[in-house]
Amino acid sequence: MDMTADPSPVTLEIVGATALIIIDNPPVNAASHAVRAGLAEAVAKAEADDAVDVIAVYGAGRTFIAGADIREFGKPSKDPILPQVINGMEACSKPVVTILHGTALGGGFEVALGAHARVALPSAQVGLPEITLGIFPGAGGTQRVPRLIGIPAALEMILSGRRIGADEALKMGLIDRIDEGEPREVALRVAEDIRAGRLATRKCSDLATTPDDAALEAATADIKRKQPNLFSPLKAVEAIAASTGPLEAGLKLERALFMQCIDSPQRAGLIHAFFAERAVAKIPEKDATPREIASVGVIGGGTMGSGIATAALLSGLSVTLAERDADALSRGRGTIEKNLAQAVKRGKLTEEKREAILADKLSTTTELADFGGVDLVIEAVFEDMEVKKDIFRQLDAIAKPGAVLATNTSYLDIDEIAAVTARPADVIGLHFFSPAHIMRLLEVVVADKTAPEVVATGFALAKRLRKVGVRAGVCDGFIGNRILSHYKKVADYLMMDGASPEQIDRAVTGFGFAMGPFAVSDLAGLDIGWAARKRQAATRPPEERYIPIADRICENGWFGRKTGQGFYLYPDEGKPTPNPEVAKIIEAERAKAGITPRDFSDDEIVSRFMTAMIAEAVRVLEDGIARRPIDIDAVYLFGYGFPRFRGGPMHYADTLGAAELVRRIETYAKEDAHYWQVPQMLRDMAVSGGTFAALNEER
Ligand code: 3H9
Repeated sequence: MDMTADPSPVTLEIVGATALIIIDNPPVNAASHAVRAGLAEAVAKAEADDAVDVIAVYGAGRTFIAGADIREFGKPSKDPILPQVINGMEACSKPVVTILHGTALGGGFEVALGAHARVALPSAQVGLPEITLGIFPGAGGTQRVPRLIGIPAALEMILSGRRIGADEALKMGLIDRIDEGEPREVALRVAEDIRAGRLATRKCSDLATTPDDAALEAATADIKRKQPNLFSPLKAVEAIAASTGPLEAGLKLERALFMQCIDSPQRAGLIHAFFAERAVAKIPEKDATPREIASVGVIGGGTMGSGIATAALLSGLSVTLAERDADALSRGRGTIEKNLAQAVKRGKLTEEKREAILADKLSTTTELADFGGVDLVIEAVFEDMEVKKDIFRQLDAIAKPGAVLATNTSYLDIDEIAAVTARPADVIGLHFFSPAHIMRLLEVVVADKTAPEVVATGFALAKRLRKVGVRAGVCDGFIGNRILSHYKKVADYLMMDGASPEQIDRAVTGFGFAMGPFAVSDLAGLDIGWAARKRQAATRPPEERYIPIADRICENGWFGRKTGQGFYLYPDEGKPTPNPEVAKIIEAERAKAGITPRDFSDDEIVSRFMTAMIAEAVRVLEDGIARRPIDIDAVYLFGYGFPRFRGGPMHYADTLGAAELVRRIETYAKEDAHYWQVPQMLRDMAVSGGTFAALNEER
């Protein structure tokens, strides 16, 4: 190896007649340029060494190669590219075997496919998750996998991107053997077996793929129906289809289509989302030691409290649920039981485990005094400041020293809640999203006096619950709901000025959101927004435009899905349909306000909707409620159904550019200068040419 440069992450060691090639590129042995170059060189050297008759490749540390180095995507590619390295390895005149442990994913598994045999440790997982990153396997995976396991199984594996355990991989024919031990000892043993003819070797490229046009057509139709917005799945199918022809032509097509995916904005968005999930854990308090949490007290057995209790139980914590009377308690317990039964159905939990949780881990009480021993209390009662203060006063008297006292409030001032206790350093916001045992977002809301180790405890809890914890500051609505309450207004303005609720929802889902704003309101319950608007009436600035349509709907007792009608009608069977009564209300309110409805294109709707969202998001940044743009992206990706392939509102904002956003806001401001204001940060960026991505780097 070249000793003048950094030491290579790939070492070649000769043990007897076996060449061991060891890849050591922590943390996940990604196939960076140095790994590719080192691997190619090591294989060539071993092939040229007359003393060597078998070559075994394995990874140092916790895993085999977990994929291409996705940080290199979008930069000019440097030779040798991974397909070259793998083709070279497959062409090697001596048998090459890979020993797989940890997660042999993406380009890592493709390296294994270029070898002449694959042996896995029992705990290993293999897979081709590229589709989740806006690309598809681009180092021979689309050509070698169908040759190995057939087109239908290859389609399923590549289009789902799922991880496959060693047992299943063996059954599918993806690997040749499972062996126990350390990768190095397995490598030496397997080399011996190859030498002795006890393990056969072959090249995937020598196999032929059986044509299956029906499977390809079915997969194409399925993608068009279920993922019409995604770019890379159809490209994957096209590449897989080519595996019935000569390998070289297939690889050439694969590369061309792969590069189209690499160049697509969806690749950038999806990889940003991948990093966002990890970046949010990098908090200023990351060196503080979290407090031990084994038992949790949840106050409130409504949908939220029961969901939180379910999430805690699913992660192995003991939970005590408190409600004010036996009836409410039994309803709460019933919801938890139902949630756990659903988890069994979804394969997240075994029936025995469910029974054990209910028998040993869940207790209920009507006395807060029973919370004296718990490590963490999460309050999830309804949103009333006085009620919450009263609970925190009681908790202050009851909880043991060092217990973390958390509120699940969605918008109330946590500093004010903390101030009623003698221990504000222990008070924090843990804002879950409904259904709390399913939604991945957890806003960890840091109040003025919250201690660093309490923040660290919030993040440790998020990790334990397998949630994405995002650090937020205190303000009305924190990160997510503050932005939501702003852009919901623009949806109302569009409705008042001429678009129908269903057109707005369609435009927004066409952009890629899981649901449109009116369908979301119906699901959440229109009474919730109604109550909030009544509460805000006193402080609403007189220059703010107010749209009374939702109030009129609520006055009829129509609260959305739970009452069978809201913006939509919800028949017992079949799909929701637009509510014709709502159309009449809209017409009447427009007439009352003297508004002549005008046409909005779907693009115009999306433009206003997204610009409003981004403008408020920038203000959230300016106020320091979110630390970095990427924190806002994570909130929207994991809590608000934001289209993952667009990376989050701030990543999307960069694709438009600050100057364009300022131009849009100034145009809309001609109609409503109060609502449409250019945040100073955005104006500065437009002048300097700055980006949100650059802010992520700095902070
Ligand atoms: C591909 O292979 C394309 C080819 O088909 C064709 C090429 C021509 N690159 O997740 P963790 C970082 S596409 C760079 O917290 P875990 C990660 O950001 C790739 N960095 O650990 C984090 O950094 P930090 C196909 C990567 O134990 C650190 O490693 N492969 C990569 O929970 C630890 O990660 C995939 O899609 C990477 N590929 O999970 C696999 N992967 O500490 C993607 C991780 O600074 N990776 N990092 O925050 C994963 O799914 C998980 O990381 C893995 C480990 C399961 C491996």
